[in-house]
Amino acid sequence: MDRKRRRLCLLASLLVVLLIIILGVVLGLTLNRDRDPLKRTFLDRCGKFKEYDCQNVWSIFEQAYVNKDPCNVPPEAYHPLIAAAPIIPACNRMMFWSKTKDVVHDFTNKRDCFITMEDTLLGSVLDGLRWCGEEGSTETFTTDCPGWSDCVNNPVRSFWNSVSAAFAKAACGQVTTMLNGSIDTPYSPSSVFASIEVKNLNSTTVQKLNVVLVIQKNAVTNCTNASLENLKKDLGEIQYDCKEVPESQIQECASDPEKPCGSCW
Ligand code: N1C
Repeated sequence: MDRKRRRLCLLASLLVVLLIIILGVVLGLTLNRDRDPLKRTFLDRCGKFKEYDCQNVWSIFEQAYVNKDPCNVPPEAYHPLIAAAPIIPACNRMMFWSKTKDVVHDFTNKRDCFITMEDTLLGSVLDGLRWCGEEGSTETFTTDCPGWSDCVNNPVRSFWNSVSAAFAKAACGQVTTMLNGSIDTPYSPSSVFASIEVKNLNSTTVQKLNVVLVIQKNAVTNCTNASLENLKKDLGEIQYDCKEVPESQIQECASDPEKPCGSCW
């Protein structure tokens, strides 16, 4: 009788241990699944770039902002990342933009005419994402991070400033930019394009900047816009050209693979 009870007791404790293990595994899996959504997206998108060790690129990226005050991450923090995944120049094919993201990417996704920042490894893995760290923590956060203008040296703003400067420095030959003809100031001094990219174009390698001013039905401006005069000045030795191009013409060219890139506008 006593032995039977002991055996039952043993069985019961075994069952309890088993239950605890199962519960632990299930809980661990569910809690872990979305612990690091940024890392998952980063590695997922990075997979397309076969020549890189994505885990290594991720760990170099993390070091720029993890365990740091999210208002104290300067653009230089991303220099090791840019060194690990450098921007390869594509002369005459580099495309910049400001306030025209959708038109530009609709075009570049359909036609192999231009390379934007988002076609490079660094531009593509972090496009549209938010991230930050916290002093005293090894975690990456994707919510409650400082916004673009909350503080200047925030991880996202510093990232785009840093990689956009590298993208512009790599430019050569004729470069193109799509600007928005439906706003009063298509060349805005506070934009990344004006404040970082134009300043980093090298006049010994870049010969000319071609502005494509995207015109919609509600266009408010044209190539005589005052802000474009500032752009011309900021270019110094680099030549300048501006064309007003209807958005519909860009879309038609995007959908017509027969049309040579050079005759889209
Ligand atoms: O401030 P912007 O435009 O002038 O920046 C665009 C300019 C492009 O030429 C790109 O090469 O700077 C580069 N760039 C990006 O590639 C990029 N991808 C996503 C700058 N910013 C980028 N983002 C996000 O868009 C970023 O978070 C920032 O807030 C916006 C800037 O867009 P904008 O004002 O239209």
